[in-house]
Amino acid sequence: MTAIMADGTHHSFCRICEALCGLEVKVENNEIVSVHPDHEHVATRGFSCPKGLKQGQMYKSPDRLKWPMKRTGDKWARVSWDQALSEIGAKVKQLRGDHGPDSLAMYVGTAAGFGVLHPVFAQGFMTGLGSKSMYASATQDCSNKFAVAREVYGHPFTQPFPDLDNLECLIIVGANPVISKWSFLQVPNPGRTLQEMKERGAKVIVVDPRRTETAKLASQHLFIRPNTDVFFYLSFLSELERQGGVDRKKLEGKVEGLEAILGLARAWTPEKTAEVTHVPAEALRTLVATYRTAKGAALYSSTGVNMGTNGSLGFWLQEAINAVSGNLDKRGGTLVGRGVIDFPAFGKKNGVLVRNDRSRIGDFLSVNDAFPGGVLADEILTPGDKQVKALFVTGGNPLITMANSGRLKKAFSQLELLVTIDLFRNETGSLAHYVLPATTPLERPDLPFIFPLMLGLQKKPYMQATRALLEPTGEQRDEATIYLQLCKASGIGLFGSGLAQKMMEALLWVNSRFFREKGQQPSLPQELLLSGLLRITGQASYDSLLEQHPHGKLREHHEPDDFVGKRVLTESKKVKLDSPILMTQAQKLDADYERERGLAEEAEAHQQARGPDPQLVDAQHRRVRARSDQPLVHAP
Ligand SMILES: Nc1nc2c(c(=O)[nH]1)N[C@H]1C(S)=C(S)[C@@H](COP(=O)(O)OP(=O)(O)OC[C@H]3O[C@@H](n4cnc5c(=O)[nH]c(N)nc54)[C@H](O)[C@@H]3O)O[C@H]1N2
Ligand SMILES: Nc1nc2c(c(=O)[nH]1)N[C@H]1C(S)=C(S)[C@@H](COP(=O)(O)OP(=O)(O)OC[C@H]3O[C@@H](n4cnc5c(=O)[nH]c(N)nc54)[C@H](O)[C@@H]3O)O[C@H]1N2
Ligand code: SF4
Ligand SMILES: [Mo]
Repeated sequence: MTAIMADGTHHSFCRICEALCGLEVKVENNEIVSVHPDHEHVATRGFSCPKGLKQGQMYKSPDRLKWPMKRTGDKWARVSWDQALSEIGAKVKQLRGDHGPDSLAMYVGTAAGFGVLHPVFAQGFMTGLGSKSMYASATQDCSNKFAVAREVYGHPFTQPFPDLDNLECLIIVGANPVISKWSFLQVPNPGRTLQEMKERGAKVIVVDPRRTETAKLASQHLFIRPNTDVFFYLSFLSELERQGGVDRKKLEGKVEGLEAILGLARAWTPEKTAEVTHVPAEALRTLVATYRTAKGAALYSSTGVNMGTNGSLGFWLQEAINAVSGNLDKRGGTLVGRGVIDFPAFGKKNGVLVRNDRSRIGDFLSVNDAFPGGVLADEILTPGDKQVKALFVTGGNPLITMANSGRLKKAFSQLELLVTIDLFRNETGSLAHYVLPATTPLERPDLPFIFPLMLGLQKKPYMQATRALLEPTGEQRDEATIYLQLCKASGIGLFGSGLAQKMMEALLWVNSRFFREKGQQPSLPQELLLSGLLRITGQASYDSLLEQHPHGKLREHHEPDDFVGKRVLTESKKVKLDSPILMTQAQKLDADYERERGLAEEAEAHQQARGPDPQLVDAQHRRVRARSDQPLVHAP
């Protein structure tokens, strides 16, 4: 195989965020000449953002890692792959022998999520080691959704999403999709999508402490005091019942625990919760009425709720509201998509992502087989059995993205082995013993990442394949190959299987020897592996996707009435609204309410002592004047 792609214009897709925008990339002499949005893309409709269009500049940066680097003291030196792999492997063997497999930990960052092979091979390495010490950036932003889905629907990967094409009312809580481009759902051009929803008469209501870009575009914005969403949801549910919005007939035999959760919410009247949320009771009642009377409605939330103190309880109540109002699994409500396989059923059957491990520190239950990043520093710093001694960081930067960098720095500096696999030597990498250079997305073939592929989280389902468009200009290797080689160097088999390891090594050898030019880095035949995945799941072949569907191939629409009573994986096969874990956790809400009330009063007193902020008052007046169509419902 000569240069990965001939000069010319190629169709691919961006792998920086969940929007996965289709791109048209012009390549000459193994360099990106230009990147444009793909206007013919079947789903992303010619949308893209500056990050995607300028990504070539980032990959060309002089700071880009070109070869493995090793730190001794505060000196960094270039080393060969052979040296890096054999030294890391030797250290892994020693630590695993001396302290057991759980002393070897991994942190999986956001970048790992945007390729298909990267997370699979990283997990294969950890399973091969026999280590359960997994951490992930998901604990910063979305573990609550996975933990709750497991309780309510039976598997963490069951994630209902709003049917944006058909709903009449969408309530967005703690998300700013116009900027973030949406999460837990691939929405092409979120700003335009919201605008179109409004144009066809749907109400879009944003609940956020800040007048965000999304709030500005919405039909209405309700300010909420930060960290009080759980109380907002509680009175939403209680008010929904009071207004006769619980569809008992539809729910019969389909959900369990209905009375328990309604009973829990009943005491939380809109007047009571307004004291902490600052969402006026009347505004909440009107909101519930809008939601209740719409032909299809959905509550959607994201990091603003997820990252709060009660992210799990908040999301649980949200899912309960969407269910008891009859909106779950309904056209215009929320849908449960299908990926290329029924991953939740597969996972449930094979024990994937449903382990019940407990962290050594704090006794926290794992979510998606990973522990909360918040205990990682203590797992490293606290002596004893299973103390973490080594950490692999794959496509992440936990030193600065997790809370308490100071303590993390102390912990990471104490590790006997810290390895990062990244495009750059980032802040975490600056403390590492070895940094290993990875290929960029455009240097790898790929399919749309795990969410669309396995969970079907796409507004408009489609499949697409891309070639690697560029050949690495240094010694960068793709992550699948790196993890396979780390397995070999550590004397273990991928996923604990000697056979899988030998087969992959044979593929690596054949591909590197016969299909790559002299001087190119060894690489697994990634396209072949991805093709295998397509074949097993009965999809169009990789080649036909590349040749006949360069702008993506549409898959079947998501259908309503396709989940409840059919694919729910709880023991009873019903949507479980009274999970004991969540019901028990809800007992702390009274205390949390009192604390929030105290904080709100304190802030009020502080504000009164200081007098009104002239700048704020002026800004509010200007906003009200400028947006007379959109009355300020409540000032924060
Ligand atoms: N202060 C603060 N903290 C936050 C957040 C915040 O907004 N503010 N957001 C939170 C959220 S939502 C999240 S998800 C986490 C994210 O937390 P992390 O995942 O720990 O951090 P990122 O900065 O996304 O790290 C991505 C890393 O992957 C590298 N990278 C990019 N592409 C590739 C690739 O193809 N291969 C490899 N191997 N590496 C690649 C990048 O160079 C970068 O170093 O942070 C959380 N923490
Ligand atoms: N441009 C850009 N896009 C990105 C990323 C990026 O770094 N840059 N990161 C990507 C990642 S990793 C993620 S996870 C997604 C996240 O995407 P979103 O979940 O949409 O996250 P944000 O855009 O941060 O929006 C969170 C909103 O919550 C509000 N908020 C804060 N606290 C509270 C609260 O207590 N209650 C309520 N109701 N609201 C609150 C904030 O004001 C903010 O408007 O974005 C992705 N997209
Ligand atoms: S919105 Fe996301 S996927 Fe689209 S071009 Fe920008 S970074 Fe890439
Ligand atoms: Mo995130």
